[in-house]
Amino acid sequence: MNTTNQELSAWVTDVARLTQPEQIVWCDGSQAEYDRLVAQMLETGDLLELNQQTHPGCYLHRSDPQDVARVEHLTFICTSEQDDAGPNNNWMAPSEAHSKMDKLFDGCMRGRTMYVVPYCMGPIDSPLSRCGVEITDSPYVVVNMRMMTRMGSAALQRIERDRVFVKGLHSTGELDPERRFIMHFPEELQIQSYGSGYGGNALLGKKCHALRIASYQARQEGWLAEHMLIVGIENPQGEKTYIAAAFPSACGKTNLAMLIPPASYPGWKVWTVGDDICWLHPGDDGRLWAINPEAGFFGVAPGTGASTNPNALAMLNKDAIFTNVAVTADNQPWWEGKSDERPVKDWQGRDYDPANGPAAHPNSRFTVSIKNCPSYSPESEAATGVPISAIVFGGRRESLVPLVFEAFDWQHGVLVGASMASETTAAATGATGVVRRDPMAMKPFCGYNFAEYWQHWLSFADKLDRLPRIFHVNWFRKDEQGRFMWPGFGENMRVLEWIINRCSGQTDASQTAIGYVPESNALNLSELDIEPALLQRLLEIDQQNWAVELDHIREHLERFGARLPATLIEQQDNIAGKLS
Ligand code: GTP
Ligand code: SPV
Ligand code: MN
Repeated sequence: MNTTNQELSAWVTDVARLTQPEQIVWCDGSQAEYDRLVAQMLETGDLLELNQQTHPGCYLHRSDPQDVARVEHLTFICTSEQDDAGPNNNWMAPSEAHSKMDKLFDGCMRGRTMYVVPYCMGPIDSPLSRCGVEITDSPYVVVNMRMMTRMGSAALQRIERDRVFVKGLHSTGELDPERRFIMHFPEELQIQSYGSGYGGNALLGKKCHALRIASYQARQEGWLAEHMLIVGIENPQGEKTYIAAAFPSACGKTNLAMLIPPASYPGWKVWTVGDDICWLHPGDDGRLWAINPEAGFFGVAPGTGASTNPNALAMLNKDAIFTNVAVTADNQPWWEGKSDERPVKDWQGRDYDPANGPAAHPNSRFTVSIKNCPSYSPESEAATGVPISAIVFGGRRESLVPLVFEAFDWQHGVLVGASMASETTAAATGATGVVRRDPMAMKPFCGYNFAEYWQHWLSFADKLDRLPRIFHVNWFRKDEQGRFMWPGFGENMRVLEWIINRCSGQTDASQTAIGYVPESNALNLSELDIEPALLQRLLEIDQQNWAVELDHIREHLERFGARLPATLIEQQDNIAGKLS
């Protein structure tokens, strides 16, 4: 066996006995191994070469058309007690889930290679990082894991030292949606995923480990595992303020994480620490410190263009893997919003015909190392993480929710997070554009009962001396014609500046029933073409419709029953009282 860790070697032996692979490969994470896997996948057609003149080291993967997004209805939290998973999760008894999965995995790797992939979530030497091992029969998963995590020998050494790791077993199986399950056993630190090769279903370090399992561990250990970007904003004086922001899937985290300030912000710079997941720990100094457990991006392709996200476009010219995008006549990757060019092949490899829908799948993605990003922050490697001054919640709401508001205090901020709602997107299967509650952008990712999760969030008021301020933003308001009212993207800098100024006490705000909003002249709008009346609409609080929203929030909270923290009901009562 290739490890001195008994538990790991015994588990690999057990899995091999069950799945019957033709051979077992222990992954070391080296460039040579990566190159070998890429060559092999080019041979099998799992990867297609893109234009190597314009995009050296870039490849295209076309997934099964039935396997293009996370599957929330097939994702389960398997705790001994159903109430521990909570109304926010699908639950299955661990014994039932294990026997179901054992049947699916039985002999499933016959004739295939089983890869053993040790990985570390977070900087390899940080005490805040955690390790796992994914066993998979998908070479596509291996090459993605190499970009998304610190994968290979160094992670294995850490596992042998720490002797703790999360066990993730994955097989693409037959890719039959009827035989697909993503199971989590938080009490056993185990994940089992069968029947999908896609993103969050298959790259087990990401949502399965770094959010669902980690959130469960974080509650026991006094920290937080969150679906948040981490960004450093440097002002012309060279001072950096770090912000963590939770928006649901496909609601703007990657874009905000690598924003380029508009021309009217000379001397300002935005540094990218992370774009999707954030682990938050109380520091010795009484502040909240954040690490990005990931090492790469698995980002949404559509909408990524020269005017919206030039940093992302720049990092996608080399060493990137594209999944389910279209291609142009000269074999460059293409998606809606990238350029005015017309693609020749759609995401399924068919001749492009607009009658078949978008050329790139709406949830098509790129995988690339964070170090490729022009705004990459070297602080991403800091063992201590970065200190967080503000936490920002946000969602896609075409009406009601203002551009920005600030919570009155931490307890109110927890209510703001707990009552978040957003229109569903193509990141998960099912209908899109339907408003649903997505507390802290964690609805699909919290490994335990939300009622206890909110109580855990509230407990940070006692754990920290310097609590981050909490804000809520909405870039997605629409007018009567269905057009976005706020320009978004780089212009979101104007809202970030207001947030930073609130943190340093440099700007006043108007108090409304739902929180503080910017005074009419407090947002820097220089060189921005926006009507004052439009801005006023973006910032106004519609008392009557907010009263209805607060009723819905009450119903949402009450679904969590006896375990719901009383503080949240008090907070809701307080706001509802101001609106009536
Ligand atoms: P996940 O990777 O699924 O967690 O998504 P994400 O939260 O990182 O979202 P991302 O930044 O990839 O953005 C998703 C989509 O929203 C893309 O099509 C973007 O172009 C679009 N988008 C991002 N920011 C803005 C914005 O400020 N305004 C508008 N109108 N669209 C935006
Ligand atoms: C998300 O859906 O929030 C993602 C993509 O970041 S996935 O890795 O598929 O979860
Ligand atoms: Mn995400």
